[in-house]
Amino acid sequence: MKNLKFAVIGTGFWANYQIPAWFEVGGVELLALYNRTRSKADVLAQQFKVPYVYDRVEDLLDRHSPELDFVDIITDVDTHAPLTALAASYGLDVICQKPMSTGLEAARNMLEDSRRANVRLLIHENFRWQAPIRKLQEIINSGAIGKPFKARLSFCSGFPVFANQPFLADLEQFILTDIGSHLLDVCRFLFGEVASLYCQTRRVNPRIKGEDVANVLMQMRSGLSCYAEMSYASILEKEAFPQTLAVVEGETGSVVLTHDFQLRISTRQGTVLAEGNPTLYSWLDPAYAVVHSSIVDCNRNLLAGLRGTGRAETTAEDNFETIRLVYAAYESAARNEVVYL
Ligand code: 89V
Repeated sequence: MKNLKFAVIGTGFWANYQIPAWFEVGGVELLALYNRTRSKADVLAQQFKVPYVYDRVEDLLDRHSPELDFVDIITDVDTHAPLTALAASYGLDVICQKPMSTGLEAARNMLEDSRRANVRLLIHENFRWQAPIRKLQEIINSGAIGKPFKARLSFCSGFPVFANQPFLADLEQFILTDIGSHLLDVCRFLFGEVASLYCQTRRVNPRIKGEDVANVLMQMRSGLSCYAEMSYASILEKEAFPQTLAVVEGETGSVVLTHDFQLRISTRQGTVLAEGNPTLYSWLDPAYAVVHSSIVDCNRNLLAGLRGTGRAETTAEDNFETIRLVYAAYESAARNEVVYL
């Protein structure tokens, strides 16, 4: 099968992991990089032997779009919609980082732009691809705990995330867009669609613009009650960053995803243990291991979708449902009311 040629749009923090993750998957050729500060792209071009570098995305697309199969957009969220529209206007398939966009309207426009241009738009949403989350799903689906009726997913941390991703401190809407888009997607992945939700938010850190705590209680269409809690203001005995912890209770038992990817499955017969360890690639940052490792599995799935050899899970249509939850949560918090989806 021939390699698919692609360009990376944006060479900030995440490109350092997204690019080696592509090479881990294989079957792709990275032809060009764009970054508004060219020197940053030059560094990565040297490191990964990428032949072309641009600081105007139009120049990259004018020159290379005929030979490209897709672009991978890894820029700040406010540029996702315009860059997607631009790449789509050149007839290119697009992979775009989560969160899809700032606001529901922009996400809808992205969907429409890609449909109109007849290109595929896939969202790089990787939390559902984490090894411990896949293991959790496997245990639930095996029937080991019976029919689930209640779940709690937590991403609560005091990690200084703003050091590597400074623009996060300037977002008016922070934790629900940055972490909620991941966590609510995992809830959908594990338990299906949401019927209604209620959310409370607050900001604890005075040096950032947006909320850094959000608690979302969802009634899933299946009837399951699902609580997703997220915080970047949590000073806990054991720092879990960037792990998602979970408790799922079923009619015949429970499963707990605890620190360091350990799972504990309890029934009336007792407790058995399982593991969901991520693959530790040489290029990943150990502080982000479980997230960086999941990029490989996410990319592999998206590439299968682009090639038509498999079903991409996080298409724009699918991810739009997650984004709807994010903005329903803001609406609920603003009105202090339950929102029905
Ligand atoms: O994936 C993300 O959105 C990052 C995290 C630090 C959680 O990996 O913000």
